Amino acid sequence: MSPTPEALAAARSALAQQTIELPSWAFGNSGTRFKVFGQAGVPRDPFEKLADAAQVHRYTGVAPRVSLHIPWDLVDDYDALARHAKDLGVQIGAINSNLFQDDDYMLGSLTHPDARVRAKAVQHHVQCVDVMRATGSTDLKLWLPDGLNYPGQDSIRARQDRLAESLQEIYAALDPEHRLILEYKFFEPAFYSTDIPDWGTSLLHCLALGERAMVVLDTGHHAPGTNIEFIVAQLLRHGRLGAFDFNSRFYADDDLMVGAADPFQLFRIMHEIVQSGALAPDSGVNFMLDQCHNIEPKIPGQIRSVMNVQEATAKALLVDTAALTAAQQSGDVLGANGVLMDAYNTDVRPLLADLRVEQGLDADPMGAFARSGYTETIVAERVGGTQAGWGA
Ligand code: PSV
Ligand code: MN
Repeated sequence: MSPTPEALAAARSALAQQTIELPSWAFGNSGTRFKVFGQAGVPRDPFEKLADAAQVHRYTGVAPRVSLHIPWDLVDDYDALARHAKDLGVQIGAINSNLFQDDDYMLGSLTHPDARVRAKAVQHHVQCVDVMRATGSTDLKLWLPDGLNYPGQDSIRARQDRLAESLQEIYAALDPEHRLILEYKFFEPAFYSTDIPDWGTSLLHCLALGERAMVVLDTGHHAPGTNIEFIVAQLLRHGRLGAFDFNSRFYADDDLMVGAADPFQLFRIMHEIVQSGALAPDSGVNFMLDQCHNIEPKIPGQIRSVMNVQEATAKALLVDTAALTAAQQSGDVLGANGVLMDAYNTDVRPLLADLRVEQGLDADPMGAFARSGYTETIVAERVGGTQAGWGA
């Protein structure tokens, strides 16, 4: 069944308000533990990363914020960086801390048995809060690489106690308008036991911290077969879904373009979002991308990803909720599933093209960016210097 004109109009107005946050690191070089491939024209510093991110916003109209990663995005003057962002028509989003690239953290950071190392890791977050103040960011995002490779290596329970204490110190350093958003990941770099392996552990720590602590759901951080939309529904029910790190995975934390590996999963997630009213700009859910473009060009990779989120959202908005509820209430299993699949199988590209034209954008963001000549310009201009990447 095709959607009614009213349904299309309602979807269009909801889509017009959607925003997606881009990761600064998506524009730098990245790779696997086997090889990082350099690409011509890659940014040399955070200012150039913002310039590239602004291109994604320019052609999609829905990506006005950029997450930073500290220390990858260390600069001397964050006021200047924030002004630069503003001039480009974007703003600084979440500030990501980094607890995974310092020798001191080999046996852990916020959970480390040595109080000196824990204090250093907490202090890093105090530095990140300063960056938030200078840039106007309101989200401090933590992902903890801490964990154990071998049974008996450390006390699982003591590590949770140390983690709770360290998190409390970080939370106390926040300003009232700041949130702490806490990511989880079931494995890697630790292989036996990870200190925040799942949404339940993250949620327990958030509940202990206070109302401004929220869970971050990275779509790449679950075991195969995990029902991610269930987690979304559950966290929304408790008002604790702070943000997504969107990406796609086939096997592990693959960081592929969101909606590439499993567009149906993305639709199911967005369905839970829409049904809970969490798409509204004031819902408190930050829709961020956390991706790396190892073999594909980076700016088009981000544009494609943003469009994939928009398409999944549009389909979720076209679910005939009245028909779905009626089918669910009457126990019509096939009918209910049919309503959902009708929406999923709708070609929403014309709807999104219309919306872009209405907003003064090109109907085809990928084509418009390709024709703009921006890639050729940065390849010609960004010569010399050190290209940004994971370690830079
Ligand atoms: C960890 O795998 C993670 O998802 C965290 O969000 C990090 O900050 C990010 O990746 C770095 O790419
Ligand atoms: Mn992530």
